Amino acid sequence: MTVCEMRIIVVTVTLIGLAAGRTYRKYQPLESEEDDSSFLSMFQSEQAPIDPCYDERGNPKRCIPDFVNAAFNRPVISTSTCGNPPTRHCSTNADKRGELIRTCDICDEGSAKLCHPPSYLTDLNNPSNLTCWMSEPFSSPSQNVTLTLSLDKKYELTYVSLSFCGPKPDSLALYKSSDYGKTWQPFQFYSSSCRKTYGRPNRADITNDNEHEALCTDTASIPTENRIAFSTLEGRPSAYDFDTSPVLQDWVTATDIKVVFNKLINYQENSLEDDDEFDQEGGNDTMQAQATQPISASNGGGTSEDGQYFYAVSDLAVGGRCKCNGHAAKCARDENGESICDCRHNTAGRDCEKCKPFHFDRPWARATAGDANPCVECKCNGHARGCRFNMELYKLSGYRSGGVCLRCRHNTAGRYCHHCKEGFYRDVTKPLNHKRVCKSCDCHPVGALGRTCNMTTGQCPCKDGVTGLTCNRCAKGYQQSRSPIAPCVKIPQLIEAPLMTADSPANSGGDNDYEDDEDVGSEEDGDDCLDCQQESAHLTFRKFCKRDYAAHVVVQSKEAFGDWIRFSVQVHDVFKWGASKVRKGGQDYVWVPQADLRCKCPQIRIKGSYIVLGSNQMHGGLMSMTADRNSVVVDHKESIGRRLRKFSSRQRRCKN
Ligand SMILES: [Ca+2]
Repeated sequence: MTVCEMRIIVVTVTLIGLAAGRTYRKYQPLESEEDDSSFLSMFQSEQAPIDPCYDERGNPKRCIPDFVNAAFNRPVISTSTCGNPPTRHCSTNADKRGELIRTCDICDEGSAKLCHPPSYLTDLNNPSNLTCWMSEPFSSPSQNVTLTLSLDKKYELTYVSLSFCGPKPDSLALYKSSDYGKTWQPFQFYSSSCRKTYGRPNRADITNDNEHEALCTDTASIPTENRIAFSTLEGRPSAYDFDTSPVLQDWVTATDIKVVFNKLINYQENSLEDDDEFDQEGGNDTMQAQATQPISASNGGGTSEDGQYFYAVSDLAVGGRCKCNGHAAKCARDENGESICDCRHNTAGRDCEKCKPFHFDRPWARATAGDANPCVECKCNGHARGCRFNMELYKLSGYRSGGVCLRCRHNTAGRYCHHCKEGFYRDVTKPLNHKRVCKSCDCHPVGALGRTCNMTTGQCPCKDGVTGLTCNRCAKGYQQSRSPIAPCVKIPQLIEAPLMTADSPANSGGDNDYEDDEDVGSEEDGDDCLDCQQESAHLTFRKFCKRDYAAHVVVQSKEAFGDWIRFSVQVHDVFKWGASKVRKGGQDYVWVPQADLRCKCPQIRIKGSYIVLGSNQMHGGLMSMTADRNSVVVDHKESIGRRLRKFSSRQRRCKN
C-alpha cells in the first residue's frame, strides 16, 4: 500500500463518518436544473409518513428515491494518473493583479501530500480544500485520457458535472452506458472545434426527432472558467412531458459514465509562449523545497516542455436518482452487495422493471403521476401457483385482465382455474376456491357414453335405456341385458313366465361388467312392479326387528314351483333364526314369488352371495325362508355382517 492510498483510506473513513452523522445527501444544486421544471417536479419527493409508495388510504402511488450525487465515493478508473514515477507539473495563471504566475507542483504517488489519485474525483468536494486528480504530464496538448465511472445500478441522471483544477480543457466527450459497460453511447461533446474534432455542428437545434442524440457545445460559449455541467434534459422538447416520453426516459438512464479528454487547449491559438519562459520562471516558481527533489520525469524526457500538458479535475459529480420506474422510494444493497431498488406495487427486478411472480394480470408499466400502474395478482381461485400474461386476452377483456393461470390443481381448469376439468363437475355446495370443488363424474363404464359429465349437474351421458346420474340403472320400461353395447333393453309387452330351470345357462352368474358394478338395477318394470320398493342396503335395527330371519346365503341353483321359485342356498351365517330354524353351514331353501323376481324385487342370481332378511312362510309343509318385495336382499359385505351381529345381540330389545 502506498502512502497515497493510506491517505485515501483516512479520507474515506472521515466521509463515512460524515455521511452517518447527516443524511447521505451530497447534492449541490446547479443552475441548469432549474430549467428542468417538468423533470424535477417528477422527482420531488413528497412528505410521506410511512410508505411513500402508498397514500393514506393504502392505494399505490408513484414513489421515487432521493436525488443524490451518484458518483460520490464511487471508484473511477483513469487511463492516466501522475505520480509513478514522480513528475513535475507547471501551469500559468493570472494572479489578483492580473499578472501571470507560473506555479509548479510535484506529483508523487508515494507521498500522501503530493499524490493525485482518481479517488479525488469523487471524494467530498470541499471548495476550501480542493483535492485534484491529475493525469500524467504530456508533451502534446492533444492527448486522450479516459475516466470511467460505474454507478453499479441504473440511474436517471439530471446532470454530469466536472470541476477543473485550472482552466477547463478544450475538447472532451461524455459517454454513457445503460448496460453496465457493454455498450456506450455519446452523451455530450464539448469543443472549440466541434466539427473538426467530433464531426458535429457546434450549434444544433434540438427537436423531437433528435432529442435522444448527443450534441456538441462550443467550449468558448461556456461562461464558467473551470467548470462544465451537462444537463441531460436541457432544451429537449419532451422534457416537459417526461412521463410519457420513453425516448427521454431512456436518454437519462445510465449505469456508467465515461469522460474522454481529447485536447487540453486549442493548440493553434493557445500554445504556451515558448520554452524560454518556462525555463526562466521555472526558477521562480512556488515549488520551494520540493523543487530540489530529484524529479525523474521532468529531467529525463528530452525537452524542457515536459510536464506542461496535463488534465486536472477536482470533482466529477453525477446528479440523479436511482432508477426504480416509480415503484420504489429507496435503493439498497442486496445480499450480493448489488445496489437494487426496494420495489413496491408488486414489482420486482433491480430497477422494479418487471412484475413479481404470479402478478401478471396486467402488463408491467412505469408509474406516472396519475397512475401508479401496480402489478396485479393473477386470479386463480387458489388452485394455481403460476400464471402468464396474454396480451390478446387482455385486449379482449377491455384492458382489465390478461393473466392466464398455469397448471391448475384440484381438478380445475380454465384461465382462472374457475371450472372443472374433463371428467369432473362443480360441487355447488362448495366455494370456488375449495380444494374439493370439483367432483369426479364417475360415469359408469358400461352405462355411460363417455367419461365426461355435465359440468354443473354432474349428469353423465347415458346410453339408450340407461338412467341415473352416473348411468348406473336401467330406465323405466327397460331391463338389463348382457350386452355392454346396449346394457338396458326394452321389456317386451307380453311377459310370459319364463320356464326356470336350475342352473340354466342364461341366468347363471358369471362376470358381467355392467351387472357386477354397484347398484345396477332396474327401475319398476311394468304395472306389476309398481308397488315393489327395493329395500335399500342401509340396514337399521328396526328393519332387522321387523323381519323373521336374517342370514348370509350363497345361491347355488333354482327351481320353479308354480308361482314360486325355490332357490337352493348354502347358509354361511345366521343372525336371526325365527321359526324356520335355519342352520349355519347347512343347505336350505329360499322361496321367492315369480312375480316379484320378474320385477327384480328382489334380484337374486345364481352364485350370488347375499344377506337376506325376510319372512318365514310355509312351503311344502315346512316353515321356510321366504324373500319377496318386502324383504331385504343385498350383496353380502363383511361390514353388513358385523352390523347384523350387533343387532343380533340386541335382539331382545325388538318391540313386537
Ligand atoms: Ca476532489
